[in-house]
Amino acid sequence: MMLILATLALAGPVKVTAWTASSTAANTDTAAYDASKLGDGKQSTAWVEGDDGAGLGAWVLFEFGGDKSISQVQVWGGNWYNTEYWGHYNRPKNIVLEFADGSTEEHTLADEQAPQLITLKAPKSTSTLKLRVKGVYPGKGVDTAIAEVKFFDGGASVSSATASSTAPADTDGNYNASNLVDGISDSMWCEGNKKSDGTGEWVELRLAKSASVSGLKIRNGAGFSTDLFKQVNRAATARVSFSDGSSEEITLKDLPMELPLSFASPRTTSSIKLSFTSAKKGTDYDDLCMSEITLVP
Ligand SMILES: [Ca+2]
Ligand SMILES: [Ca+2]
Repeated sequence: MMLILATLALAGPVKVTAWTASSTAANTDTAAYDASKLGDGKQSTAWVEGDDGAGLGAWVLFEFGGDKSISQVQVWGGNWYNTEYWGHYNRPKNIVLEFADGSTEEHTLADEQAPQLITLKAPKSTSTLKLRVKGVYPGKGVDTAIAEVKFFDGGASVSSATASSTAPADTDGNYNASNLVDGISDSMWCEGNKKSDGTGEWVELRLAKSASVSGLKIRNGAGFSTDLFKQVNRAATARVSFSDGSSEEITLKDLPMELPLSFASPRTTSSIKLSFTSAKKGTDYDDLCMSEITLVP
């Protein structure tokens, strides 16, 4: 019975309970680089190894607090604080994933500032995973950095996010719709229609397979910072449409935190589209932004 329920559930990330690194770069006045930065939900913070060389052989051990089924690993390679930092630090190229039973898989990452999803050869039940850096893309410094690592089980999940328009990338990063579903609080989608405050723009999430969704958790605006929150436009109201053609209206509180929203009744759907019907004006930018949308099973 439990197995059947598990396959119907939406894949939440598999929770990491502890992070240990083979070495860590010394703190600066403004930043720390310890291994817990790999799981703080922020792309702007990173683990940086502290070896004398380029970081070859450096590793991080992730603990899951018991056996968990892992089917995918997502890696944010490099230091994502900004594009200059990303170029400065080494990025992991070849990585070895070692499981609690001692078995290993080797994978090659691309040299790009984008989350990279690794699908394991087969789902693996394991209580720990050690990620070892075997090869790097050299930066201008000598230390290797990784901004975030997430783990997923094999359940249904969001397979793509698209939007009616997207603001152009800048030195802080990109504003792609995929930032809505990356599990990262300090990455966001912003619309790019200069003639609109965001009203009439939309985002659509497609699920890997049809699943029951009872509501959403939304980080509106630049929802990761009370300072930045009011600088951009926020969604005030939206129409949520489902794959069967039905829809309902939602009202979003103007707050920089995760907002729980329940549908009138649970929906079995393969897509969720938010069409924005009104917006709150930002103080600095006339672009509607949203940081994260999480589906509630
Ligand atoms: Ca981080
Ligand atoms: Ca995000």
